Amino acid sequence: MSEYRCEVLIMSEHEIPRDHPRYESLKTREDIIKGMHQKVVAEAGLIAHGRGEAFDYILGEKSPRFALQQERFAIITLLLAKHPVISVNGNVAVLCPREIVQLSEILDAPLEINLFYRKPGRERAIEKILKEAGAKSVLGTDPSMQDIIPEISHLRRIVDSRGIAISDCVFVPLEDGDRTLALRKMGKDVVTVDLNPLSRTSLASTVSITNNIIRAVKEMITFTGNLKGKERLVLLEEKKNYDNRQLLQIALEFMSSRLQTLAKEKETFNLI
Ligand code: PTJ
Repeated sequence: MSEYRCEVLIMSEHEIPRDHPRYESLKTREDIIKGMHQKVVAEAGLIAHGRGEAFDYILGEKSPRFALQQERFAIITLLLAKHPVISVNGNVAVLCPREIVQLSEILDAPLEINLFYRKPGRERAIEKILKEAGAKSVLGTDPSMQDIIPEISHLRRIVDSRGIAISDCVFVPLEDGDRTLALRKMGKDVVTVDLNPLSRTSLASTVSITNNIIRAVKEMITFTGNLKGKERLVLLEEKKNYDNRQLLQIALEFMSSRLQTLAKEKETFNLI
């Protein structure tokens, strides 16, 4: 059997060879595909993931300094909130289930499943993943607790009366712009993770993190550990210095200058 045919056979069985130079990325992609077959991830979640991969390539698949600054301010904002809530969708549940549960615990912020593409069985499938990852309770699955955000016209308007409905700060990673804008109009702070610094979500959020959620949530856990014991006044003072627009500008400048540097370097084109 030729080497090429052998590789195609292995890949078609969804087993990524360990020594593949893009192992981590391919493995994550397979997790997302598996998640779609299990109803956890929406079909559109595959497209969203591909867009994220492209932006992460431009970042160099590492967390730049500006992203760490964004993450620090995100945690300050969540720590200062009275009722912080973490909104979970299909992609987030597959990409970082244990980490999002851990973040929820240390921030004392409940997890709420809130989906753009509502389909029978999806919420339960996501709840199962979160519970298996250690979540003791998950909001957003009990129809008797439903509340409505009137500012939103689609099904994402349905929220939990114990969670997003009464929250003053919502962490909504990989979100759509309309809901972010609606939450802001309701006077809530919105923290997001979105690899696209130009998405409507990034532009509308209080704190936008331009990073891969897989790295971002791990780093946010570390920041929570460092910041949790600090006086409220100290956090408030630090928050005053935050300028979301300025950090998004830095993110765009980073991306464009990285592309220009790569275009000039000989090594970029020396794969073979
Ligand atoms: O599970 P549901 O039904 O709630 O649907 C979830 C998706 C993601 C399909 C839905 O919210 C959606 O359509 O989102 P958008 O409008 O495609 O936006 C997703 C954003 O997340 C895009 O700007 C992507 O670049 C970004 N993104 C994708 N993967 C990652 C990411 N950002 C950070 N880390 C990633 N791994």
